[in-house]
Amino acid sequence: MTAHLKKAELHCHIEGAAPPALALAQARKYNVDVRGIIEDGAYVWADFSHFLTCYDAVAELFRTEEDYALLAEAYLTELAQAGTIYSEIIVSPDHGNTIGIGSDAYIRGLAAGIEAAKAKTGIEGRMIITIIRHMGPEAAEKTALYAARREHPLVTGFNLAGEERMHKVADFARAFDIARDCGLGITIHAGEMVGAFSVRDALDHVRPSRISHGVRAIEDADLVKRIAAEGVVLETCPGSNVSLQVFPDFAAHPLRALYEAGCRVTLNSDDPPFFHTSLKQEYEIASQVMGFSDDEINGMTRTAIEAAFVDEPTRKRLL
Ligand code: ES4
Ligand code: ZN
Repeated sequence: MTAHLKKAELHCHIEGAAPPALALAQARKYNVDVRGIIEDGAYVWADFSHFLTCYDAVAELFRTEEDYALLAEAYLTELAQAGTIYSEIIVSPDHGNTIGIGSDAYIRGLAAGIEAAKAKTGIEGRMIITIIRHMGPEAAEKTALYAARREHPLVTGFNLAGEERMHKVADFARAFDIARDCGLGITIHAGEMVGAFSVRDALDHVRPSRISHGVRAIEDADLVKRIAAEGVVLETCPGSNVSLQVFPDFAAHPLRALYEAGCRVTLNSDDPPFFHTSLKQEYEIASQVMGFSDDEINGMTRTAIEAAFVDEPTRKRLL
């Protein structure tokens, strides 16, 4: 049982955390037909690219600063009730532009939700601005310049998400340079939908302190050694991986092998209701299905806090 354990997560896309019931309420509010996206109270998608389309459709149900505040508050409050003390949510200012409120209002709304959840439960939250791979390097550099203005203190990190099969990591090196130069923490999606080479590319071109997923590094023993030696932290999301059929089941998931090889690993939910999971469930799977002891799981939580994009006094308080 992991219900009593303290938890932390570094990798959750905020629109992907919207409970289907909340998305349905939003659809009713804005009179949007979501049949084909939400069926029988669950999100419907067939494969990764279809999931990305479905994700964008759900994101478009959140249209005002208040909608985003509600979303962040609802998600973080639920996390806190499961014993979570820290969460980094991945946010995409591009969604703010799509719905017409702009990046600042989008971030302000989410920040209000983070603050409200903290006031109610004590949970600490931060935001990671992500660029979207399939939107291309030019859009990415624009978003990086926006992030580099450091307008909101709760935005502390920078990520690259989206369709891993499009473009090369090197195409986004400039965007990452902009983000790194202004002091944002750096992480990047790699080694999820494509193989170990993408993790190697990410390390070589982006020099991240963390990798979002990174689990397919397991395909290359030298790369696993390098990850362990360099102390790069892996934000693993086993439930997401199994749901997207990156691995057929939890028994085939490489979390245990990466851990045994000395890699620093953490537990994360990714897009929880889309992948029929939650942070609570990821902890439970690590314990009950993958056989990690409470001490080992507490070590992963500690790793998450050590790798969190927070100032040192906050980290000290959380540890
Ligand atoms: C993602 Cl762009 C995006 N949104 C949500 N989840 C993701 N996983 C990978 N890319
Ligand atoms: Zn992700």
